[in-house]
Amino acid sequence: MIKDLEKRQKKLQHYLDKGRYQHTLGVMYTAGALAMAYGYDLDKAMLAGLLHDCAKCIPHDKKIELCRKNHIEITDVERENPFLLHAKVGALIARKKYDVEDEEILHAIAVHTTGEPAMNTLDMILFIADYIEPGRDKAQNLPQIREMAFQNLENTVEKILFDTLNFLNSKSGRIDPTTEITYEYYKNRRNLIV
Ligand code: DGI
Ligand code: FE
Ligand code: FE
Repeated sequence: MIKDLEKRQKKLQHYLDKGRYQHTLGVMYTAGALAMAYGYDLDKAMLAGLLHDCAKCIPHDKKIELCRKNHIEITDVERENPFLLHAKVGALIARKKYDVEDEEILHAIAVHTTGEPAMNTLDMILFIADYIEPGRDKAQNLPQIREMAFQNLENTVEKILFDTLNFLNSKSGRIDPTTEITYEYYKNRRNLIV
């Protein structure tokens, strides 16, 4: 498996700029560390981390075209902010160009930007690793969130979504309703725990 990872790593390097590739390696190892902490499959977590942004450097018009050709639905917010499509298109490219057949990995890649309600362990590991990998330095509360990540996945997802929505609300761009719905789910789930 690790050999496959190296092969895919070499290929991916041609399709990402230097900064994005460095980020990708950070996410791969951070996802691996979280997998160790939570008893999740290490190889799967690292592969999801490696490929999560594989569509990040594809031009917007090409991503839209790929969606059209592959019958991937584009929402209004995605049309306005085509960068959001790199998650769904990333899952498509991981399947078609990197021969990933594992549906859990493909799903985690597809939802890594907005999250979605009731994410599974790998979804949460990737979502969190993307936010806390060592190369990240802009988000507020990173030291606190990095510590939380190794204590409770759900609480960490909730905190990341809270901070992300705060950040997005301070800017003019539209927010994907999925991000808001996901935050509401993780906030409200605490009331459901008896
Ligand atoms: O691809 P990365 O930069 O590694 O990370 P990502 O795929 O999580 O994307 C991060 C960016 O996405 C960050 O600037 C916040 C933004 N984002 C997350 N949810 C939404 C969003 N942007 C918009 N416009 N709407 C959202 O709902
Ligand atoms: Fe991304
Ligand atoms: Fe990323």
